[in-house]
Amino acid sequence: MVKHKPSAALLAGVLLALSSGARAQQLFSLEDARSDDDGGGLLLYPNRPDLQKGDLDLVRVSAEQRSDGIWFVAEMGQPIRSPEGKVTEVGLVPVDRLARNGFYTFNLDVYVDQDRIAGLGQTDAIPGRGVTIDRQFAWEKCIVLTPRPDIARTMLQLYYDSVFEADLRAKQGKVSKQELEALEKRSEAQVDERYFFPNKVRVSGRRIEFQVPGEFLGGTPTQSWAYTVVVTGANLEQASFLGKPSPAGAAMMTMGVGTGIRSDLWGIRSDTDPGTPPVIDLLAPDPQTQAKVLGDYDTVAGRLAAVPGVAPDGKAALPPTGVQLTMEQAARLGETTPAGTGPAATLPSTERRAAPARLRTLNQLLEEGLITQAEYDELRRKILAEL
Ligand SMILES: [Ca+2]
Ligand SMILES: [Ca+2]
Repeated sequence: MVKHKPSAALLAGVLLALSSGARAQQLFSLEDARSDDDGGGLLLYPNRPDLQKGDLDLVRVSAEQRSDGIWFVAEMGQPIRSPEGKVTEVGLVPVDRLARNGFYTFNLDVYVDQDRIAGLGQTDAIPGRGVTIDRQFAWEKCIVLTPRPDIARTMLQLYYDSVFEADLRAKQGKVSKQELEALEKRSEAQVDERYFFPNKVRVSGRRIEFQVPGEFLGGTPTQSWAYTVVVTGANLEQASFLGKPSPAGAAMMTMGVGTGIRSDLWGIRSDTDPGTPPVIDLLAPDPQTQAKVLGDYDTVAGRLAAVPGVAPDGKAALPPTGVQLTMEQAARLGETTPAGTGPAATLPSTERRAAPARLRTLNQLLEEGLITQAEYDELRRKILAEL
């Protein structure tokens, strides 16, 4: 027998693989069915050349620990569309001025359940997504990959301002200026603690990678956390819906649903229920789950479709009665909102809200070129009108 000496090139290759293996450690990888980018079988792609079947088909979600931090990776069914060279329909603004991270057609939310205790955590999805998260996967952290992260973050803060304000007003019949300012601080803190809007994003073919700080997650993603992943179409020109989710789900730049084939909405047939959630794809544990989940809602009772997550270790959540809860967990369990009644299901009041800090944020967004002058004017007018 002749023993082959490994060539220098092969050795170099092995060493490279080893060293890059040391640099990037896969934390988990989850696959979704292909060609199921049709909601629960009910949504049709709009009639426009830059949104075609397969574009928003989620195929895989994974995360890696790299030398420069934690990176999540989503793989789609088709190459991700670049905003370069596109202009908005209204005002003909270059799309890559608004969407600066190399993509513009979709939002991808990752809701992370870290404790895996049923009902412990949040069940509300981002407003406008038209779904909730299954309470077996109640989440602690939410990553919102969206083409306009800064304006989305502001929208979410304004949304929570109005939710908190409506709560307080309902409780005591009036809200003082000081209370409004305190509310604003509270919603800002809540958004910071629970939500992350990636701004370090790389697009390459069908893959999109986004960095998520370990400090935000409070640790490194593990096989025992569960991940609920929801894909929606992005409507970049929705800033005028700021903080006001409409019943059609037009909020947080989520593309809505409408009868027939349209250019800016997911289409449904005339015999399809108009309450169909605007979710085009989700990470499902098996091919049957998606249609079942997205069809299970009740618009009269206000019950939204509850999307489950997937745990890489395949384990089910523990019932809160079966585990020793920490004081912090016991306190959180008490404040968890039942599915369908959380902020996502509530339409906030459009009454007076704290304005100065929000106006400052708006000015900043305009200065940085993250919103257009027209959007700025519209938003400013709205905020001032509500004083
Ligand atoms: Ca899919
Ligand atoms: Ca949880």
